[in-house]
Order: sequence, then structure tokens, then C-alpha cells
Amino acid sequence: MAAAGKYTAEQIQVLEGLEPVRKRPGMYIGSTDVRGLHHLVWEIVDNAIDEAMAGHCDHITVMLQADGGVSVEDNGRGIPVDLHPTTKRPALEVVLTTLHAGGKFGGDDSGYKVSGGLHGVGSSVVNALSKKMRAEVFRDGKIYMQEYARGKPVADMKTMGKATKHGTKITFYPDDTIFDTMEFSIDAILTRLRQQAYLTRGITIAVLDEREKRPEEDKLFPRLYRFHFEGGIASYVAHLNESKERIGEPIHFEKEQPEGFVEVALQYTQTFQEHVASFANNIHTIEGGHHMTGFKSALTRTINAYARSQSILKEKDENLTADDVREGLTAVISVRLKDPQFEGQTKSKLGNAEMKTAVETVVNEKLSQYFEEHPSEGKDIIAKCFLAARARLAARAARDSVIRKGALEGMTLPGKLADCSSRDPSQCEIFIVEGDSAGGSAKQGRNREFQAILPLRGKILNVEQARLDKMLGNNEIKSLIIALGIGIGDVKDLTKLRYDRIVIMTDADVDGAHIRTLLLTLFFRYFPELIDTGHIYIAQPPLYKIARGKDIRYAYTDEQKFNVLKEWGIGEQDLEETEEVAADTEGMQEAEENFDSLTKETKKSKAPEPKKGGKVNIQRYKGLGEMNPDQLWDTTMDPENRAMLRVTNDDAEKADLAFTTLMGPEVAPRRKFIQTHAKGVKNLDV
Ligand code: TTJ
Repeated sequence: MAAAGKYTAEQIQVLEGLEPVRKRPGMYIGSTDVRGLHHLVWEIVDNAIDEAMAGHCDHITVMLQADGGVSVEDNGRGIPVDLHPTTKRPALEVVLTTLHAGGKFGGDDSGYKVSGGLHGVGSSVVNALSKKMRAEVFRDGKIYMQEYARGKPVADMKTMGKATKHGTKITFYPDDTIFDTMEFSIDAILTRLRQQAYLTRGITIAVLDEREKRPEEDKLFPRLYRFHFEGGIASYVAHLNESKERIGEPIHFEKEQPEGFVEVALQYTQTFQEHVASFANNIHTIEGGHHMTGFKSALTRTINAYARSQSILKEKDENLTADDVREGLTAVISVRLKDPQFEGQTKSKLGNAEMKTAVETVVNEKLSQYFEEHPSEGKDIIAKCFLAARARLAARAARDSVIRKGALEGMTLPGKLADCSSRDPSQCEIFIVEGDSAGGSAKQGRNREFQAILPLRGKILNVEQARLDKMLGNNEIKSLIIALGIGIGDVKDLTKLRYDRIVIMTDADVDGAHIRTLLLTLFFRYFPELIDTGHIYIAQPPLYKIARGKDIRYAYTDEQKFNVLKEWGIGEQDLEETEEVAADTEGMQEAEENFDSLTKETKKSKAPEPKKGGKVNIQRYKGLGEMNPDQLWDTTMDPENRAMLRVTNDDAEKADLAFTTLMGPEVAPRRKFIQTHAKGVKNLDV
């Protein structure tokens, strides 16, 4: 794609019609599925963001209309409406009806025009793929308006009277003969626009979802969302680290360089994950590129230099490695440049070599300055990096010794594994279950043909955040690796995998979260291929059993519980009076838990008699052990009924967020996560 930002209205010579876009939409927006549908929104919003980046607008409103249309409005200068010299048509019409006319109009060369990948393909493409579009421009005290159908003007542009504001509003209705689906995802739209708001500090992006008539104050589904981050990418980093233990406040700096503008925000956490996201002209460069390389090299250099200057690192010592200084790091790198080149498989790798130097220079300068001014945070960060270095050496030693001793070779399958009878790995799945009691339920409830159960004893695994070297010395982990059949380290052989689906099934409590943490850490660190190839799942046991007479429902989220009650005619006021009754104790409940539930105050349901049916009982499952084998099969293990999360690593950000959210000690964010992902088998990266 030609670099936009250089041409002016006069310079646009080649004006193509939009027929090719309707003939081969995939060429212009990637696909005509749900992703392609959303590209329409991104494309239009990108134009408004450009206007904001050029410093001419600070407010963007996106509305999902009840009639299926989408409108995007900014308070910028308004698309020019003067006559385009060669065509003698208003510039507005030219922009929206001709291909490759997305460049800057009016000869304004300030700011950096986004161009690359599938972005910036032109608002005319959106027009071509919309059965209807309306453009309104508020400029010079007038309202200009033109309507289009499938990319063609319905009539000439006309003035509609006086305007007191200025800006551009585009309303479009995607063409249902082009797209497979017409359903916009509010989640996808919010995620993307939130990200854009972080990257464009100070602007406000409002999203209004008018599609369903709901009360204004619906807490589960608000209609109005507003994103405005004074802190820009520093707020972004703070958001990513929300549920992690942090070291100091986010470090934030920016500088204009000859090669372009560089902005970086970073913060260390007491976790093992690294999360560094990079952007070029607001486009997420998932594959990284030269700006990323420059950042990593400057970070390693600066931290080593600082550690030496503080005599923490002695002259003879080895340096901290690039991996050591990125353990527990969350960072966002944002660059803006004139002529970005996007390369790589998905065109999401920045190819401009000069940006390495630009970022390197800025990070070297500003980060050493930060350390000088913040010695206490500096000390904590260095300590964290040293911990990573020690762990790396210890893990390597442990792994070597495990392999040397042949600990995994020739070992028979662990005794507590209840294996399945099928020997066809593609049919088989293994449930890694926490605790013997849940393990018992699972063994009884399973389909032994293709489901194997490996109970792990929580107590043993539940050593704070076990380091990896300890993990490999741990018998439970060893059993697991032997059961999987693939070895570890140099002897790893993934073709020997004995089960296609590896399902982590733990309680929805803190202990369960810990065990899941350890298992996921193990997989992320030592078997990332299993994650990349989609073999790892997290079972989703229901949170509630809701019973009314013989009608028994299971709810995996609070929202589902709410919906069931709503279906049964129990209103919101009534709901508040409905107490959750204690679990009945059938099944594999342990004596301790029995005692627990007996001593807890248990109230009977005060739910008023609903329209029909009997009293409503809501049971909140605290552990898998509370379910009898049949219930466990029905709700969690039966492939026909169950919901499972598939753990993926495609989108590091979401995976990382999900990772910490699922594992972190806070209950609320975990619920929120499951609420949005619990239907069916879902990737963590949707
Ligand atoms: C171009 O240079 C002269 C002044 O106006 C500049 C411009 O085009 N600004 C502009 C475009 N502001 N907003 C847009 C825009 C906004 C939306 C929502 C959709 C589209 C296609 C453009």
C-alpha cells in the first residue's frame, strides 16, 4: 500500500471506482466473516483517530444503533467539502466513493497517517460494502450531507442548514449480501477502542450500544461506555497489571527523535510473566520489529549498567540476560513515524530499521535517569532481575539433573492414574483433578473409554509460588509428565503425547487457583508447544445449581443464574431476598467440609412463590467434591454439555491477562472473566 500522508487533493490522479471492492471484499478487509464486519468499524474510527492525532479533535462517539447501523462522529475539522479540481466533485464525495482516496486532504502534512496491513484501506471501502451510508460534515457553520448506497451517491451533496459544532459523522449499514454475520460484538469493539484510547492520551472515546432497549442503569450491560486516559499508555500498563503485585508506579517517558516519536511505559510485577506490547502508529505490531528490538537491548544495557554502578553486579560477574530483565515486566512501546513498513506473516512487524536506534536512544537516556531519581524502586527492580537469573540457573541445573538421572525414562505409569481404555491419543483426554475426593467423583463419573483421571494432591503442590526447579523435583509433576508421555527438556517428544486434550479441573477457590497457576506455569514454561497447538484446557464446573421442584438448571456465571431466575419470573427485588442455601451433602464431601457447612449459617430460601412451580433453591458449588459423579459428568465432563476454556498463547495480551485473572487472588476479576468466556469451548484470545 502506498504511504499515505503525502498526497493532497490535487495529487490524487488515479481515481478508481469501487467495483473491485464488492467483487473481492476479502482483498480489502481480509474476510467477510465477523472479523471483516468489525474491520468496517476500525476503518472509520481510524479516520477520526487520525484527526485526533493531528491535534484537531478530542472526542469520538461510536454508536451501535438499534436499526443495525453504526455511526462514528468526531469533533474535528470535518472532511473538506470544496470541489476537487480534476473531478469537480466535492472532496467528501471523492473520499467516500473512490478507491485509494484515503490520503490527507487539504495539503496538511502534520501528524502521521496510519497506513499498513489491513488498516487505512479507506473509508470508501466501507462505503462500498455498506448497503447504505450517510456522511454529515459540520463545517464553517453549515451542515453538509450526502447519502450513498453500496458505494454510489444517491444524490448530490447538499447543505442542511446551520451547524454550531464542527466535525464529521459517518453512519453506515453493512451489506448483508456481503457479510456472513451482521452481529457486532460489543466486547470486541470495547477492547479495540479502549486500546486506541490508551494510545491517544487525552481523547475521549464514547461507545453507545442502542441495540437493545434496556434500562439506563443496567449494571451487567451498561449502554454507555467512556474511555479517557490522561495517563495514556502508563494507564494501559496499570490496567494490564491491575491484578498483579507491582513494583513502584508505571515508568513513563516520551521523546521526539529525528526518526520519529517514541513513547514507552513500563512497570515490573512480582510475577514470572513478561508482557511487552508494541505499537507503530497505533497499530499493534504483534510480531514486534525494530522498535521492540531497540527496547529490549536498551533495557538490558541500562539495567546491567545500573546494577554495576550500584556495585550490585561485580566486575567479574556475568551480566543479567535479556530474559532476566524481562521476567515480570509489563511494558507498552508506542512509536509514530512517517513511513511505516509492516512486514512478516501477518504484516504486523515493524520493518523500519531506524526505529531501533530511536527507541534505544530514548530508553537508554530516560531509564537511567529514572534509576538515578528513584534509587529505591531501582533497587527493587534489580533484585527482581537477580531473582530471575538465579531461578534460571537453578531451573537449568534441576532440569539437567532430572534428565541425567533419567528420572522420567522407563518409568511406569503412575499408580493413581486411572487411564482410559482407548489407545488412540486423538480420542483421549486426561483430567488433572485436584484432590482425592474430586478425583474419586471424576473416576466414577467419567467415560472410561476415552477419559483418564489423574488426581493431584493439592497439599503437596500448594507451596506458595513454587519455583520451577522445585516443580521438577515434585512427585506430582513427575507423575503428570510421565502420564503425558512426552518427556521433558532434551528428551521431549511431542509425537508421544498420549492425550489430545489435557484438562485442568480444579476448584473455584484459592487453592484451586494456586494449583492451576502451577500447572499453567509448567505448561507455559516447559511445554509451550502444547499451548500453541491447543491441547490445554481448563474445565468449567458450574457455579450454581438452581432447582425448582424437578427443574434443575446449572449456571456457570452470575449472569446465567440471573437469567434462569428471570425466566422463572423472579424479579430483581425478589432476588435480593433469595438466600443461597447451603449445599446438600450427598456425594463425596469430606468430613471437614461437612463440618464447615454445618457451622456456617444456612438460611432457607425466602424467595416468594413465583408464578408457577415450587420454591427455588440455589446451591453455590464451592468445590468439585460437592458434586456427585453424575453431576460432575453432566455439567463438566460430558463433551455434549460441558464448557471448557482452551488456553492459547496467540494474543499474548489477552492470554496474559486471562492468565493472571484466572490465577490471581482476587475473586471479582476472575468471575468477570469467566462470565465473558464460559459459553462453549472458547479461546482465551477471542
Ligand atoms: C483533512 O485535512 C483538512 C481538514 O480535515 C481533515 C480530515 O479529513 N479530517 C477528518 C476526517 N476528520 N474526521 C474525519 C473522518 C471522521 C470519520 C468518523 C470518518 C471519516 C471517513 C473521516
